[in-house]
Amino acid sequence: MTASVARVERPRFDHREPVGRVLGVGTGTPRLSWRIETDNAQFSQTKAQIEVTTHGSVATYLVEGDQQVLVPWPGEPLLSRQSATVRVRVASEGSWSDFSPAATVETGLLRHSDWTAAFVSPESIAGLDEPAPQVRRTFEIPGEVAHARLYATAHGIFAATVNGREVDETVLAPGWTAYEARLRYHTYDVTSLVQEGMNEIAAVLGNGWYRGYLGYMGGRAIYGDRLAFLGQLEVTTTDGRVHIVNTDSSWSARETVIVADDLYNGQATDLRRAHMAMPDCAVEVLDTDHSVLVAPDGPAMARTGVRPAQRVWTSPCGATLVDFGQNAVGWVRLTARGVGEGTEVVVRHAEVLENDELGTRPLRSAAATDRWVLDGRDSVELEPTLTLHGFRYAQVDGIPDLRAEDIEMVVVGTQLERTGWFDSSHELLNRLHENVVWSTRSNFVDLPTDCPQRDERLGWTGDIQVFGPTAMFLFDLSGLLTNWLADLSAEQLPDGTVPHVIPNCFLDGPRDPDAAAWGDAATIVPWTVYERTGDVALLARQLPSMRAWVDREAHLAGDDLLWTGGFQFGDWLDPTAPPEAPGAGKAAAEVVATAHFARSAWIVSQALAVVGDRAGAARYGDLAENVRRAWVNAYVTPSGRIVSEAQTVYALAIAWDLLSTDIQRAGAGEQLADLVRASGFRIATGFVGTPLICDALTKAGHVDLAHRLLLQTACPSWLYPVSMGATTVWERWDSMLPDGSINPGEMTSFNHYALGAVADWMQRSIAGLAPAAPGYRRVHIAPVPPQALDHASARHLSPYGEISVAWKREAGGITVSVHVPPGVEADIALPDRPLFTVGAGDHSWRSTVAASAPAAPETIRDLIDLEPAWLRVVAATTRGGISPDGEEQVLGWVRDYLDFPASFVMEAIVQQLHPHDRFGPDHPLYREVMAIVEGAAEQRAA
Ligand code: RAM
Repeated sequence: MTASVARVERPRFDHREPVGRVLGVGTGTPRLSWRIETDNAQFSQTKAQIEVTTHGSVATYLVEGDQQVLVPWPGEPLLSRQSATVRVRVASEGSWSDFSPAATVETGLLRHSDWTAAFVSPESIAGLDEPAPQVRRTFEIPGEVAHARLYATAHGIFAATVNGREVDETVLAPGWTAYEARLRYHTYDVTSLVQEGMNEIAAVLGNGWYRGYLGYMGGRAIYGDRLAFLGQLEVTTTDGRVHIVNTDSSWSARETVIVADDLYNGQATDLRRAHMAMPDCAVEVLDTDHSVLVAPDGPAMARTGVRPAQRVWTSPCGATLVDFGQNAVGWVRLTARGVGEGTEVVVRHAEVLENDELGTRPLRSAAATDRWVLDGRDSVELEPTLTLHGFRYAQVDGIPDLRAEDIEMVVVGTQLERTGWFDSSHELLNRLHENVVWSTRSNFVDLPTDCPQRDERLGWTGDIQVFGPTAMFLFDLSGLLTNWLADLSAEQLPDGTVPHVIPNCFLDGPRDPDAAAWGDAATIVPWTVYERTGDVALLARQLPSMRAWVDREAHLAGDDLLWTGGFQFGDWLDPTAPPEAPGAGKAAAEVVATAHFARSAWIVSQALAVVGDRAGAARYGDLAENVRRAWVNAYVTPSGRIVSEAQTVYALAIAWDLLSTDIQRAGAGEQLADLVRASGFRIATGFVGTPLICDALTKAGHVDLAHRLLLQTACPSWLYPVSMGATTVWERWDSMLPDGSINPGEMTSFNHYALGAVADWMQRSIAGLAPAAPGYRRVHIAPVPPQALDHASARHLSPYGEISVAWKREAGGITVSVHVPPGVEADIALPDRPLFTVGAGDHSWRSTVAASAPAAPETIRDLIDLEPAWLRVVAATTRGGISPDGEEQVLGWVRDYLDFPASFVMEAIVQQLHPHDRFGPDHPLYREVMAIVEGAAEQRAA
């Protein structure tokens, strides 16, 4: 092999952004990862050389073996403020690649004693409900600037400038964490902004999460009622001297043009104030604890895109409305032309229209309104930065004849690297997937949230618990979730209880009751991150929290190991639960709760094994097995029927391997299939069952039924919202009712990722790209083509590089093409050959298995499974006037006749009608249906 055959990408540091230069990491020993690209299928890394340059001195380190992800820092630990430039080259069998491009890492302030600045807070201004303040000072630098860094954070949110220029593109810094335990600071390179001579540094402070409204209980100023800024500017001049400008009593404060700001309610700005002399006031130096300051684990928030207005029109009530064509998160930027001084421009936001006007009721108390009083300039650009809205539509008052080119949506969120894609021949499915992507973008706004628009936007544990695998396929969330899990550990109660939302903004309220599926985020989320990234250290860090949660579950369950009674969210938003009681689903709460206990105990035992604690692994393994048995004994019959007969309890049992015998497994699989048939292939699961139902059906040998469930468009289903024009995933299966009106329930978000968790199965099963070892070190490629699709594909940018699978139907078979990067092994499962394994490279196979011939329909169940024939039966009865509501109605009628002969189907259907003997064997409809049934049998025989 020649050196140029393999190309090594520039290394990455822990889970920070892949930009080649990472500032302000919180460790002196960042782990390194690199991807390798090669055309040489034989290539496999046998060793690597890491070159580290610090202060002009170069050291190289040899790493033996094939490790290329999260490789321990090879050199001396870096000190605070120290930077290192790293390159990597790799060898396969002794011949070396070229070095990768270099990447630079720089530490932040690693010791609390590195902080010499203090928080400063405006003294006589900036009270609650008062204008946003700016804190500032001028300073002199006596020499040419060689290097300058600003370390900064705030109580509230801040936007810092040096000499009037923004320190970088970050918005809403420092984001939201469990502030009482962890407050992130940012590190900015301001070398090009600081100059020799006089300078000014300033920061505008907004209420943000710290002091704004937070949560649906009307809470406000939850973390404190004073805004404050902490800034430590360190300027090195070319003569080697370091000049430090700290926030201290020499700073001053003044009001700004922003007269009100709130994440939920919006921002109000009076541009006339820019022309008024704002008096300076003193700042007070706060006595705060610097030990809560931490460096970020992942990327910050920024403007991540712009969407032009698609349509501007006048509503029936005369309002100017704008459609941006996509539900998303951010704010509106618009240019106001020729608007007179003192005129107020008001921008309201909403996700949907109702009765052709802005549909704001789902926002509940969030006003989501930005206001501007103009100063009479001919043309002025308006863009708020201290608020955030979830919206697709805006109403703009105060600008006559608003032009579409003068207004756009600025999309805001965490700067996540996209890592996953899915495509297929099915347009609605593609749009569903796209909606999942948008709900992911919209709800990873620094932390995983439930929704981005109403007076909520909280880190609901249950939501990320179910959505984690999907999200981690689509975007690199490892840094964001590393941060969020640290908050979870910090706010978990000493007895193991996990608050329902992290960060917990209900700190002053009564403690949250323990809730299964939500509290289990403590175990399931770190396990998911580990599975998708291979980060053992993160698992080790979370293990105390994971164990504490399982110990808590054990305590709640008591001696019989069954977690019964008390509060539960249950299978939240099961479509049959009444709109006002979303927890009242069909699945029995204790069956769901104890299943989660078993699952979490199992995960903890696995995690302990990963970190090498064999005794602990055995102990939790025994616990998991005992809980599982207790669950089976209490809730499962020997034949596999499960208490409460809800699809969700079967999905849990099958997907999590909770059953004891083959008879139970087979019985549960058949029963789940019958429940799915009986529900008319409409969705019948909530937050808990929805992510598992298709996996469970697949595992039980009923993948065709999973496909019918997925491709259903009637309400409730995954594709129903798509057919209603949705551009994001909805909170409720019917957030918008079929007549276009908004669901009357209290919680009706149009941008909630939880129910989009099916995308993970689409990626793993329909496209066939599934992780089989942590970090995608090994993948399982097993596409299962649905009848209705001609092709499908998925790509994932794994820690090792891009993995892709694409299949398409071609005369008489299916062609599967796969790309595997170096470092990854792929097990390939094709229908016409035994499982085999391939390594790096591009591979393609033709599988000539003809579509399996459907069996002759002996029973009504068989007939239902023969989808084309069955749909003809339904169409005939609908045409015949007896089943106006279509398939769901007919399946509801025949649900108790599944084992009856297929030829009995007409009798089964008309049993429901009065008088039913009208439809005897001489009736044309009877004869038509019989012909279809017989035709299906003959087709099979032919
Ligand atoms: C709602 C949230 C969230 C869910 C909780 C139980 O308020 O939006 O999605 O996890 O309820």
